[in-house]
Amino acid sequence: MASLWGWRPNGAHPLLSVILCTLRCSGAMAFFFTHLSLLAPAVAGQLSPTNIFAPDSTPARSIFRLSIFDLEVEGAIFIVVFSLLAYAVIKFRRGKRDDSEPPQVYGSNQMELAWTVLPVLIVVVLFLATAEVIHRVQDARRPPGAIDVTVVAHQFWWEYRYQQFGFTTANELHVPISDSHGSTPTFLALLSADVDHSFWVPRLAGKTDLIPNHPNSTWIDPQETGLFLGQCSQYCGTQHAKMLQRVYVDSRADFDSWVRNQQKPAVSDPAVAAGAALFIAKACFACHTVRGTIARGVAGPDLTHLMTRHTIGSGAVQITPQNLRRWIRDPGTFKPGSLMPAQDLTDTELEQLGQYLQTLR
Ligand code: HEC
Ligand SMILES: [Cu+2]
Repeated sequence: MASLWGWRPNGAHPLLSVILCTLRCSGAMAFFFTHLSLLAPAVAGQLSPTNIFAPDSTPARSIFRLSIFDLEVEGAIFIVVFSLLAYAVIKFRRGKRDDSEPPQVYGSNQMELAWTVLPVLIVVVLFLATAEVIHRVQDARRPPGAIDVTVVAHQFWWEYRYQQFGFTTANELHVPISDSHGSTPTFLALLSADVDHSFWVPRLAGKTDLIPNHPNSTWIDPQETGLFLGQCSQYCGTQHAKMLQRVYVDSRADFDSWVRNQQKPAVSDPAVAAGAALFIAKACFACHTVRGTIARGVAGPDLTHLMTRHTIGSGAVQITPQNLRRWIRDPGTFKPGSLMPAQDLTDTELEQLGQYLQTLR
């Protein structure tokens, strides 16, 4: 080696000083990233509700830690390679009157071994770290208090079946908060009614596809109450971009009272009888369920407790009386390509339908 480098300042081998400097730099990088990973959740959570750097549930946190670990390993490799490169470029640049050919090195077993064995070792480490996270997420123990929800993806909305509690809802998922022991996780069985979709709420769990005839699953155990946003992350058709996800993490008491309300059949208010009749007459009932009435359609979202939601059309717009009317007249106003047909309704009919829907709390 000495002849290859041919230079020994102050007795220390130049390769040694490069390695020492590299180790120091990687140490600093590792310090930076580990501290970034501690700081990130606090700061980043405020910045964006879909921030992958602000995990709030065990699966998302495992993935986040793994990605930081990968980044550290790759950062260290970058520093080693870049330092050696910079060293070689500066040290061995062509001198003014230097026409001699540099020493040529062929078939160095040492070097061949080093650049074969080291990368293999690195890949094995990354592989094992990844396999461990996959195992931890997929084979997680299921505590007795776990909540089960079957998620059925449709072009372009989400159906949530709470079989345990005997009701179905749509587009806005409610789950109870888990304490730091993750005692009440929610296990999600993932199905699709039509094409491939993907469940992705970045702060809660990694992406998992919903594939027709191929049940998948994932789980979440959020440790903070609030609203977590997500997005179908598999291109599933025209309105893929407005197939948003809203996960409400409630305190246990709020979750229980939400469940109790969802379990009730729809209120039947005589004041809006005209609208209720139109709901049947205008074929809305063929696609929508309103529990407690003859409306049992399943092609569209369950509307039994529509007004407990905050949005229409899977997060497309806020639910307001005006938006409801505009949606019923023509869903394409907010969501072109939505699979609910526009209806030919008079202003009075629209008003009556709107009034009726607003009683569905
Ligand atoms: C051919 C089936 C079909 C018919 C008929 C139909 N809808 Fe829909 N409806 C859908 C589908 C599908 C969606 C979901 C659209 C989306 O978000 O992409 C939907 C969504 C809705 C929503 C928003 C629900 C939510 O949580 O986002 C409301 C409200 C609604 N429909 C009301 C009505 C009313 C009122 C009628 C009758 C005038 C009607 N629908 C007729 C299929 C239908
Ligand atoms: Cu989708």
